[in-house]
Amino acid sequence: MGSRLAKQQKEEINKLVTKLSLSDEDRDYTVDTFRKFCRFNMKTMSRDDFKDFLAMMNMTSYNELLISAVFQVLDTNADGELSASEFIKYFILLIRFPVATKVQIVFDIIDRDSSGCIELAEIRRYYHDLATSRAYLVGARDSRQLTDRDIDKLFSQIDSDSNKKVDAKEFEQHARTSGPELLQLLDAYIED
Ligand SMILES: [Ca+2]
Ligand SMILES: [Ca+2]
Repeated sequence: MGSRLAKQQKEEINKLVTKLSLSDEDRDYTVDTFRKFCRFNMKTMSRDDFKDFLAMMNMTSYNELLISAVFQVLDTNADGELSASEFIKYFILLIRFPVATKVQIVFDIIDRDSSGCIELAEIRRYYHDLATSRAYLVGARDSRQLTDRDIDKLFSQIDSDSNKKVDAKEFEQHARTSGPELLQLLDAYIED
């Protein structure tokens, strides 16, 4: 690994650790898991690496379509690879971790351009990518295709001050009052 890249990756991880207030143990555990699955180039995770990771997590219901959809949703800088922080966010969603942290993570993932707000196009994209591919593997109960109108309605529910942007506060409020549906699209593990 080139030292410049190593440095860049370290900074990215440190930023995430600070933002999510991860303990040293959490940091080491998640970074170690990331490194373990970076088989091809040792610094980013390819789709194949990611597939191996899902198998390790026993996520056997994931078909190729859903694997691609989740990978694309997580690859927020769209470079075709998962960086350490892109991967770690998802890993945290799957393991035992405070729900508040998971809400923060999903907000960040949906806010793809890191503007600090979720715009309508971002939530449409998130829903389309995940709900559409999911329809192929779940039963009829959940396979209803969401229309743009449904998503727009959801957006205005979350956007409580109606300024056409969802900020972190509105998003948290929605998750608290309406349940973790948006988190579950990424299979976030929620304790009872
Ligand atoms: Ca990426
Ligand atoms: Ca945004």
